[in-house]
Amino acid sequence: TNVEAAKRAAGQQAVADHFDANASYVGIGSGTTIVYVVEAIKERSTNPAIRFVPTGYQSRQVIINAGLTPLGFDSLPDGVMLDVAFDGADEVDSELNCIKGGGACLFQEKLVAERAKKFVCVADYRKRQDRLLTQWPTIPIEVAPLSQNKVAAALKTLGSTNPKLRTTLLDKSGPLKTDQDFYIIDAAFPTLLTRKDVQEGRGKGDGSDGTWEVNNIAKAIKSLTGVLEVGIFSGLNGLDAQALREKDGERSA
Ligand code: DER
Repeated sequence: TNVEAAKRAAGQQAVADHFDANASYVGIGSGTTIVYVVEAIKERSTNPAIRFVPTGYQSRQVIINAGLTPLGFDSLPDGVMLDVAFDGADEVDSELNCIKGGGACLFQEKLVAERAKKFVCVADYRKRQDRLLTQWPTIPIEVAPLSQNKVAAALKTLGSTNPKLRTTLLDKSGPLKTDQDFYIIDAAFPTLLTRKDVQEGRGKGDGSDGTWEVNNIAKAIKSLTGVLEVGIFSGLNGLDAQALREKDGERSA
């Protein structure tokens, strides 16, 4: 399908543009697109000295299945930055802000993304929207168990129409657990404004008029008691979406 072809093309492009075979530490994200990134890295016959830092159980499996050497985030030497971190996204807006967490790995994904000199978002054309919450309807939020009701109530006061506990896809009922054994709440909000939108007066973006700007809503949610992490990635060092592929394979800006 052209979606898989677009994912593969994005993976190849991201590695061609941003993978340096002399790197020491490379972050590997979660999801299905990242598999094409690892495939492209493998094609470059990597030197065995490179350590690949996973963002969770699935990411670690992808690294191991490719015959590459994983290194747990916690084992990174103090003060050392990853040379580059590759990861997917559920949606990317015109200012390269991302919604992440569709795969419930957002906590470790953000740890790794913020520890990299450069974060490369690898996403096919479906993910590219003018604003966040256009195509992807909710903000994934990782919360401590037993605090989910308080967080859900607080999200409603922030204007979320329908904060919902993500349940496991398996037949066993009950909430999905993350690699940290936490829960995920998916909170629907109206489309998020970019900084430019606020500058151009499309809304205050601070919740007071019902509109939220990306960074403001991320901060507001992150400050709620019981919230471990929020699936909004913005202002990352060197976020580069060159790997975003438009439908016909053209590169976006
Ligand atoms: O959960 C995440 O943030 C992942 O990066 C994920 O959303 C991307 O998944 P995909 O590459 O399978 O679309």
